[in-house]
Amino acid sequence: MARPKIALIGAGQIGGTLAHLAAMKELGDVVLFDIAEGTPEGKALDIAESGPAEGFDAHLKGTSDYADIAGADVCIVTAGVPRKPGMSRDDLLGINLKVMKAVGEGIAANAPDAFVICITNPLDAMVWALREFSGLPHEKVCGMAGVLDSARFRHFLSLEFDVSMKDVSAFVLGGHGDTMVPLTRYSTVAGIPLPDLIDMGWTTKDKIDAIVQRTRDGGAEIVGLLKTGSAFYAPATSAIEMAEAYLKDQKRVLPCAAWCDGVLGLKGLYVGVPTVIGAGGVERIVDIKMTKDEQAMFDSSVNAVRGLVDACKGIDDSLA
Ligand code: A3D
Repeated sequence: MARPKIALIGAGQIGGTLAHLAAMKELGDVVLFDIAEGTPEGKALDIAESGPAEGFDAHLKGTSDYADIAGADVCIVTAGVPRKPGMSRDDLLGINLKVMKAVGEGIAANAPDAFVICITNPLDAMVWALREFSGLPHEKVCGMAGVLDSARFRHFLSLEFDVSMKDVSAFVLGGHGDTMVPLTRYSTVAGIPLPDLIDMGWTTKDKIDAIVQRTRDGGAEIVGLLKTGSAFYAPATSAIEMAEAYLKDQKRVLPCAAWCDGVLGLKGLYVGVPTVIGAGGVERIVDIKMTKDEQAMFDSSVNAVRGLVDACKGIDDSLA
């Protein structure tokens, strides 16, 4: 059987890391696409040359021609510009919307059966626009944000409790960014929810509140340190987890920006929700019940996403 084909649209910081991870995990052959002359070819060759020492079997190709992504099983989209210090994710909207148009059309023409994972910011609006421009089925287009946000939450919690990250699970909902909704009562250490751990004296509510805030600001913390771009190792790892769930039909329960129409009280919007990812793409959305406070936080997050989608419609008439 031929190896799966993984197309990475955008060969920047995240794109290069995605290619390296996909090759090392032998998820399939990799095509790196970018408009920057020489970049995709250079990164593909560099990673391919790590193959003998690493011992992986995967072909890597760099290109600026959409024809080379033909028949891709998975497309992961990072094309666009990242944040610089002082910029919000929303500042990227106008520039990255134009990029989504080109990418959506390129995928529709060459890889219409692919499972598409968008990473480009502002995430929830860009995945919506990418789906509109590509016309692919909604269940085959989703956005990576929740896996990263919950990974950051899990990392900070593991430091607080001095336990393995493997035993910490976290649950985040809503749009990526400042309005993200970490659900503490569904976040656990080995199945024990955070509110119970507070009662047991393992931590305090103030400490958990501070961790929640650090998680919300997790992207900005890295932007502030790097100064020239945004996070790329953990975002790439998170998207690879989603791609692997699809390629291996793992039915993983992962939070991602998925099309919500008739679930969680939503009518036609991409927003971060718990999903089941398998060979059908986003196969199911976990329609959880929220408390009043959680619902209020979720609603404000949903409103922020709606605002960005409306802004997209204002910029590009074909989306209205
Ligand atoms: P960067 O290293 O700048 O890579 C972006 C690449 O896109 C560059 O190589 C560009 O040449 C390329 N590009 C620009 N326009 C096009 C086009 N029309 N077609 C093909 N390629 C193009 O950025 P990065 O890899 O650090 O980040 C990529 C995106 O991911 C940015 O929008 C970030 O804001 C976003 N991001 C999202 C998350 C989430 O959790 C959602 C996390 C981190 C970064």
